Amino acid sequence: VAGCSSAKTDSTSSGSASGGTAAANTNKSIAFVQGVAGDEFYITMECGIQEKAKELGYTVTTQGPQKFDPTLQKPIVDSVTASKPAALLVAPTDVQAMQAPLEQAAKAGIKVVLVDTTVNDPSFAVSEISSDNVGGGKAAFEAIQQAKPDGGKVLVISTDPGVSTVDARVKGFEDAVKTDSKFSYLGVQYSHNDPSTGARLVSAALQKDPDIVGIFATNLFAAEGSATGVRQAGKTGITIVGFDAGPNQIKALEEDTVQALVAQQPNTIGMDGVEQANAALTGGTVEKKIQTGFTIITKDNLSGDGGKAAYKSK
Ligand code: T6T
Repeated sequence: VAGCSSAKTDSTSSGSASGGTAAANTNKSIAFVQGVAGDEFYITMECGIQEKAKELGYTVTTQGPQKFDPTLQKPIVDSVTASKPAALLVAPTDVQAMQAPLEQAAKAGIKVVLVDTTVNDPSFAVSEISSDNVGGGKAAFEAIQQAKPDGGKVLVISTDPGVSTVDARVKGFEDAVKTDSKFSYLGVQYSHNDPSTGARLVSAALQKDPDIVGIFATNLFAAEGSATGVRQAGKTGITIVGFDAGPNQIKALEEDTVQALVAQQPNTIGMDGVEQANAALTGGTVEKKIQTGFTIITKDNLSGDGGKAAYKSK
């Protein structure tokens, strides 16, 4: 992992953290289960996890499903639970479907820390750490508003309903768009975290409404798909605001196929996650909920703070 050389990612469903019968204070293993393998957001989070774990004397095993899909994530969580790490840092892929498997992990005595996404009833978790996703959605609308002061039609491309983070971003955007009568909201369409589906949705939406002025893409893969869809439709002048700042998104910003990015702080989320797990394991003070910030990146701040907020890649 660039810039975090000690990290190792095991993206298969095999492999597990060690632990088992060791007493809680001698078990120094942390399992990290990503929302999806290969996503630069989770890769950057893993860097933060590895760094803090090293400092505090923990070992980390990372696994993630090949798709952002609870049917693929559940067996990974179940096998991690069976291997009894001291702590599990996990980004659940669905608010409902991952509830029971994660409760099981907590019941087995594993300290569960929810990183990024959450579930409907997170009371079993020692801590929840995520971005201000509602605020990020609002900021995305403000970026469109700034670029298109005369208003017009706006569309949202999200991943799947039931993903806590992107649902919150949609809500932040929707609440904001309703306050400005110059804009008309065309609603949200779901790409299932697949860029080519996102591109198809955007092309079809542009056929129906060729006068769309802005698109909010609620995550990395939605942004990738939206930019492709606009390009394939041969359109220019549409403002695309994406969430996340992987290398492809930064390139799109430089090439002006995307106009603004809402960059999260995945590294910080990872570090905080390990700190909270450690506090729970050592009788320290645990913070039940931590909210991390975001940076709006445009071409204008790319060489300064904006560029620093970009994610790492493999
Ligand atoms: O936007 C992030 C993450 O916060 C979200 O929960 C799922 O998608 C990403 O991982 C980006 O692909």
